[in-house]
Amino acid sequence: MNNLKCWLFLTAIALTVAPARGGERFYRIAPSGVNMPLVPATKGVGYVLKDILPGLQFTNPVAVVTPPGETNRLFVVERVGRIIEIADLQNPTPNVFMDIADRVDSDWERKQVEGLSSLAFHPKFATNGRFFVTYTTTASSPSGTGNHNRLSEFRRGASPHSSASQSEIPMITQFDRGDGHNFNCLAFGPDGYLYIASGGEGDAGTGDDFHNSQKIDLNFFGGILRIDVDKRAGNLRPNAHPAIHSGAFSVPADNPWVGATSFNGLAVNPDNVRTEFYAVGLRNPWRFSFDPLTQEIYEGDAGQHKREEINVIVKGGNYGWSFREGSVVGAKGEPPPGLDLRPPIVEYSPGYGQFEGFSITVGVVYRGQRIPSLYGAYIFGDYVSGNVWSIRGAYEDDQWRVGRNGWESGFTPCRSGRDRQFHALPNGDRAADRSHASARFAHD
Ligand SMILES: [Ca+2]
Ligand SMILES: [Ca+2]
Ligand SMILES: [Ca+2]
Repeated sequence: MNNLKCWLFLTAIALTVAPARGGERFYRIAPSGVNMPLVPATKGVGYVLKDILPGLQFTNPVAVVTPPGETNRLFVVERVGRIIEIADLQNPTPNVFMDIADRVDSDWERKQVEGLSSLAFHPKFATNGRFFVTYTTTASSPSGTGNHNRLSEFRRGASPHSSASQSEIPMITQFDRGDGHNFNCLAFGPDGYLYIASGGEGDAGTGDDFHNSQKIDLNFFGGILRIDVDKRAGNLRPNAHPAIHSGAFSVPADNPWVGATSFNGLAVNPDNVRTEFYAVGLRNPWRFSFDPLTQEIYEGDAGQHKREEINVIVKGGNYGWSFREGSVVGAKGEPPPGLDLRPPIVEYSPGYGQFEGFSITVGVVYRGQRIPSLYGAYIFGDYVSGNVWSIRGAYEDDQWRVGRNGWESGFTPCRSGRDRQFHALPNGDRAADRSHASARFAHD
């Protein structure tokens, strides 16, 4: 358990009917405005997980990514600072694509949350070799010396199966006083811009300990950022901030708070606004993804003590933290009247029951062909309770309606989540379909 070796199980979900788990207290919370059945659906329950890369072993894998347009190659991000390439899914052999463990702070025993956290390939990676990562590192900046969150660009090496670790171009290096809740996740949107999910710095104590939430003129914590790594004509220079590496990117001119003079009813200086924000009010968005069909952004926000939640992210949206934790009052207390805080589309409460958990880990909208019964379903899990669920929804009549086909809890994990198993899901590219719908990681 403590040797921190993990096994990667890229899995098939076979339509094998398994008996539903019984006897557990039903304790799911249905937020207002969301139409969910009070009794979980039985349709579709009973998927099982199947190892499709038998024998392959990874160390603390946290993400699986496929380059745009490719169908036969996976990259596994290891938290310690390595990216492992599986160049041929038909003959899977691990290859170290990049190793930057020398600069990644990944003290798992002490923090359990730091390290290399994400990878995104440029939409034109096939021709320009550019890719982007986030990680935690020890550094000095004008804000302080110690732990920093970093967003960097790298380039593929001379071989298509390696990268140039010395090609690093730091883009943002932000001083960080709290464990976890870092630059968590990267993905390019259909608009070609790079989206970055950023946690609130850390709040192991009272919640929002560093008072970063509900501010757009302070730092880069606690929301979704959107930047232009190609510096297109017409886009903007970032406002000055100690964390920004000059000239590394530009800000899309239509980002929601460009030129803002007020936020939450209070005046802000537009020169101090972090115009990189695309959405705010998130506590710890560990993962998000785009529905490959609709391009909607599904984000999972890990809650503190009360709720875990899923949000559909829209430009300029405020998702409530820390006034709200899910649909209930959050660490900061009730908000002043008049704020437009968006509720989650789904939330659940703490516990080990069938509809409970402690740390949401999203998730993809399945648009593959192998499992027609899951087409269009959003698949996500909980890091602690070990449940893996799917939901379906649609936005109609100004409301999210979830659950017409049920909240399915049939992805029975092989073991309890109490052993800190970890689930992850490939990112919706065709390679994910080839390797079936789901991936599962578990400590041995
Ligand atoms: Ca942190
Ligand atoms: Ca939690
Ligand atoms: Ca929220």
